[in-house]
Amino acid sequence: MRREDQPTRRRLLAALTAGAAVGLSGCDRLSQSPGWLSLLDSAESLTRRAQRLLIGSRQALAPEYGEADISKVFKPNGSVEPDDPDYVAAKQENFANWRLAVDGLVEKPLTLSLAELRQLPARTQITRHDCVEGWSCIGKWTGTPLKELLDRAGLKPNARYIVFHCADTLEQTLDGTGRYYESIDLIDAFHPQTILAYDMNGASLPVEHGAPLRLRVERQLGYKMAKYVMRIEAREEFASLGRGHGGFWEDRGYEWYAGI
Ligand SMILES: Nc1nc2c(c(=O)[nH]1)N[C@H]1C(S)=C(S)[C@@H](COP(=O)(O)O)O[C@H]1N2
Ligand SMILES: [Mo]
Repeated sequence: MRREDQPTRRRLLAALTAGAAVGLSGCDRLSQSPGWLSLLDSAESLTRRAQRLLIGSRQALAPEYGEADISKVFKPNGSVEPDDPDYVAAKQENFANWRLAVDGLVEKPLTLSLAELRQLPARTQITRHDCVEGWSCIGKWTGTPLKELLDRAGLKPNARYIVFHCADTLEQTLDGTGRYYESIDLIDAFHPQTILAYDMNGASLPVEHGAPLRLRVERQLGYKMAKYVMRIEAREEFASLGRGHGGFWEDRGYEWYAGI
């Protein structure tokens, strides 16, 4: 990188360090010069404004709709009836003994039954689901904000990603990487519309849509919305998971960040 190309802030820092090298008195004189101060100030506020814009846009809410907008038929996609033995057994018991695990880089790992999840604060949202294949459907989702779970489990400082491990094997592969999984960063994890939904359109989540629990991460495309979630894991990286790209479809070439 040519020196001229360096971001203003770094150049200012370099100048400041050079100033410090000539001694405290020089540095003092420099920092007292009004021109220098306002220059430093405007660079700082520029960086801050750019950061706020970036983070602000990630925190914006996805549009929400009214009851009348709910699609009469919501297209199921991908796995619709997992035949993995653990899942079949849990379904046969109507998920009475099913437990969600929250573990990994957390202070206090959790296991929660559906009844326990339903006792936690809930959020209902009517949103549009956009599949990368080009179709959209509007549905009403009720569930536990992921934030409620993460606050209770307590993230360790090195946690950077939240991974959702699913019950279904979408592709039979020799290396065993056909299990569906997904991952999101902490901005999406704490987004108010990021919920673990147990109800759809006012009834228990149907099997084809991910019973008993599926992720809704409304600022991203459909494939991020893991169905049949069994385990939520906080991690520092995802390179050592699956084929290393952070999700079943990401491992097959899709973008990790699928923002809409
Ligand atoms: N566990 C799991 N989650 C999944 C899938 C899947 O096959 N398995 N398909 C994804 C895709 S591509 C889409 S579009 C949505 C479909 O959700 P729906 O079946 O409720 O329409 O789920 C996503 N989550
Ligand atoms: Mo999809």
